Amino acid sequence: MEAPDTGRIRQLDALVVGAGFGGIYMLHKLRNELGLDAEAIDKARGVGGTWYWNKYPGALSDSEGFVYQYSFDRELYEQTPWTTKFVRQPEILAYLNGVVDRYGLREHIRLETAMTEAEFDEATGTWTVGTDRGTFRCRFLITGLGLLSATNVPDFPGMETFEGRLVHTGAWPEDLDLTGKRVGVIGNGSTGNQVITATAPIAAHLTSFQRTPQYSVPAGNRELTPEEIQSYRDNFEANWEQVRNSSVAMGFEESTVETFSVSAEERERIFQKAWDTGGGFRFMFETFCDIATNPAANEEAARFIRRKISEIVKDPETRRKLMPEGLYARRPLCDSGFYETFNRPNVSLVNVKENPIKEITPKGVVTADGVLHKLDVLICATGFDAVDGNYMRVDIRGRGGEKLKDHWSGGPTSYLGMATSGFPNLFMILGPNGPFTNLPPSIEAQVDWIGDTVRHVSDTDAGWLDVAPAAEAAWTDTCAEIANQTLFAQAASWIFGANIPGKKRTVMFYLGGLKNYRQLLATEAAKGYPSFVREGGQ
Ligand code: FAD
Ligand code: NA7
Repeated sequence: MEAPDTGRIRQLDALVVGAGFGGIYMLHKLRNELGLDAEAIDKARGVGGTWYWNKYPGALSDSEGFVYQYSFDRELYEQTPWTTKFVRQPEILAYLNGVVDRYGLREHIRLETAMTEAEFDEATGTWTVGTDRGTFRCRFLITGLGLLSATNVPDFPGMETFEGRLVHTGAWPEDLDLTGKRVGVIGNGSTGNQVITATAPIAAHLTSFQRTPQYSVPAGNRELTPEEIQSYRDNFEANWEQVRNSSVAMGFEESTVETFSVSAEERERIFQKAWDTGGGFRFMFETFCDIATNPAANEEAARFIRRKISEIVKDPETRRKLMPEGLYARRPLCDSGFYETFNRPNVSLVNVKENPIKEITPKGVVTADGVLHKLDVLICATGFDAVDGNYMRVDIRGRGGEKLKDHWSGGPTSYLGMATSGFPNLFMILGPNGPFTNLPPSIEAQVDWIGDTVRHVSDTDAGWLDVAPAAEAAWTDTCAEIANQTLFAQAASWIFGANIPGKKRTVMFYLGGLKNYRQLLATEAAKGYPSFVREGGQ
């Protein structure tokens, strides 16, 4: 592709920002299906988004591989070479690179190019997008900035003095080898869980700094049999139909059985079966239908996991520190031997709620009890400024110069997770209040809808579509109403923006399930976009 612009403005029909699962499919849709002049940019040095950035040891999908991929092209699906139940990061990254090449997209993606600002001009109905490597002007601006992408790095005193390597899992350096090192890991969410389990066997010593113990169940990751792989391919249509018409889109039927509608023995059998099969989402949603909504049902599931932790972890003090309390209502975790890892002689655990991190010194981490934990590498597995984080890091100005930051000062909002009022022809993939599911099927639903909408605007000569404020407000209320019926709303996690100091806690997902979500998208399009105002054009 040509060298990045410096002086002149690159004119396009559409610019896609982000080259992860979302941006790649969007670019394919715009170029190869709609025939538009479209390009993508990404600040990364490679494509793949999440799977480019998160190269930490143990990085693995927690959606099963047979549904953690695209479904828009059956031939592509049949060629996916994955052979395990869950998929390792290098394989997902290779897959996404393969997709980019298969559809001839690589020459239309500018890497190492960060959007810094974007401004809508009502007179011309165009967006002018500023990057650190030139300017674009386009009619449609489509952002796939990632919902777990803006890293959250805590600000501990003395961090800058650390003489070892200080890294965040979401910006993992390619040259870091943890073999034989003294490694500290802050955080024990999905990522910390994976990185701790994978690193302990190779590190000289691993110190895990945990603030809130978490519930986790075995992933049960394993090689698939050739028959299973063939069956996924043979049942392509039926499987994806099931996924699109389910709630969490994870490739299984969500249970319709209430926890207390069966005997205690039957409950135990069902939980044990899920534990043996593996998978966090299966444990939460395939066992019973009310774990995420009924506190007593939730406690039954939580109690089962706590009992398992008691059985696995040998040292009583370590066991106490690992024991989660309260609701089991964050994104459900699964692991490849997480609790077992704490039986290893080279692993120690510090509960930083009881004994907080006081400072980082050149040699390691000092906790409140005065102990210096000597380290060569300190890993922040401390999560992300989720959903709107990357939007807050750029200056996006809509109609009348309104800043997106101001529009979202009360918390990020949208209509259908994709459009926000006052920002015409800006479509967000996985924007705020989008569906909470296994994400590729939701991404496909959104990209398909955005593609149809772009086509509609182009065909009808409507200059632009701008969602009506009332539609955005109503969607925000709908999302809040549904979220507040679940226990997720009561647990502090990134799902509600509750993991970032100072961030307003707010509903950031549509928890109504993919089936209902897709119906809403179809209705909006079929009725001719009644929630949008048309302006500009002829
Ligand atoms: P991303 O893949 O995050 O891509 C966004 C891209 O936008 C990035 O490459 C970034 O560099 C770029 N970008 C951001 N801002 C700018 C800017 N200003 N200028 C230029 N470029 C910019 N989801 C699941 O459903 N199942 C899973 O098993 C699963 N596992 C996960 C494991 C990890 C470790 C993480 C972090 C996330 C996981 N997710 C999972 C969520 C995952 O993010 C999505 O599944 C999916 O990859 C999102 O794709 P995306 O294209 O929307 O965003
Ligand atoms: P999470 O789930 O947000 O987990 C972050 C972890 O980091 C969690 O254990 C936090 O503890 C911990 N944390 C964050 N800040 C601090 C500070 N200041 N001190 C100590 N500990 C801290 O992020 P993940 O990357 O694990 O997972 C995000 C999603 O990505 C996941 O659901 C997958 O879909 C992929 P806390 O629990 O807040 O006390």
